Amino acid sequence: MTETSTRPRVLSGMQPSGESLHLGNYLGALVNWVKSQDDYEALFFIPDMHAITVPQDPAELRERTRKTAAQYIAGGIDVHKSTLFVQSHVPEHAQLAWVLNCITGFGEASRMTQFKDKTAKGGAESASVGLFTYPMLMAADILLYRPHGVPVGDDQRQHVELSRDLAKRFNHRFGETFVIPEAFIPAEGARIYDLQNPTSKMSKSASGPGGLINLMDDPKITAKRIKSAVTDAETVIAHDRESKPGVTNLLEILSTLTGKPVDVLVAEYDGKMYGHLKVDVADAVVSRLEPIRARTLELLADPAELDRLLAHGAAKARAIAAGTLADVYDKVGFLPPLGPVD
Ligand code: ATP
Ligand code: LTN
Repeated sequence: MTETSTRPRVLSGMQPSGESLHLGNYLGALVNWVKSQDDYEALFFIPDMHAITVPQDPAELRERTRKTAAQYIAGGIDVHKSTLFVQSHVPEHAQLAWVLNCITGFGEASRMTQFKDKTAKGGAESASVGLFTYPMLMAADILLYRPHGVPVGDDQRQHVELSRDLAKRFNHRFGETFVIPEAFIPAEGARIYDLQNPTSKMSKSASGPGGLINLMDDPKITAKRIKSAVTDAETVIAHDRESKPGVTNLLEILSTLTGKPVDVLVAEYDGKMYGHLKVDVADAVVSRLEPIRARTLELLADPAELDRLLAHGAAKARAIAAGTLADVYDKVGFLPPLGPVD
């Protein structure tokens, strides 16, 4: 107990919105979460409340929430070291989000790029208000636990920035309450690109499945997708995001998986063909992901045990979250409720 409380804290989460986590989620986020567990008191959660900002099938959401938890564990999250929980099991997230909504400017929220991106096609009229207030719920997720770091991929930078602004604003108006969190963004793997469209980030919501590597895909499909990755009409293996985005993406994936710097890889592939690089990337990805897939399936075979682990995590998380929320409610001037009366 005393051991964990002296370490700085990190917290992060990934939405249970797809059939599986993908290689971008794994290399951009999960690998760093796993590394952080030894040096930090770490909390990892499944933001199911964020998932319903867009329509979800209820039975599917429940399944995906368990599946996401299983992938965290199979990918290396150790439930004995870290706290693993589901967002909706800790009601303080929604409660703090309301208070943060009330100190966020409408203009400030309107400038968040995720809402603009996600409504670019269908228009803001048909989007939910939940999607608009997504960043304030995310700020609540973070600030409740007073973490020092938030390990995420590059695309989450603006959200962490808003959390910092809201923490500073609250502290300034109501007195020191929140720790100002920092985004921990990896130097390598922060942005993995779609294999078919290597100028767009790899994403669950990509236009076609060909560019996506899922942790739960059959290894044969994974290898095939990598071997069919879009490259360019040249033959030289070089790192150049502008003119060779496809080859550059493959080099970065290999570098992150092998730990070899990109320039060392470029030297090793001197005189070799794109096909060689693709075979090596496919082997490296498959050998890393296959045990994770197998372990995920094992964990999913015992949903009662997974639910028990998540209940245990939620109790640990609530013990922290309740303290912060009580402090916030007091500072904003809410009348404390009396205990039971007759
Ligand atoms: P969506 O399809 O809704 O955009 P997503 O696939 O981008 O989803 P998220 O749930 O938004 O995934 O992201 C979970 C975590 O994975 C975040 O920390 C995010 O920064 C990271 N991440 C997502 N995509 C990539 C990527 N292509 N490269 C590196 N990191 C990524
Ligand atoms: N928006 C994040 C998921 C998320 C999150 C968080 C990440 C919700 N709340 C708090 C870190 C901390 C995403 O990855 N899409």
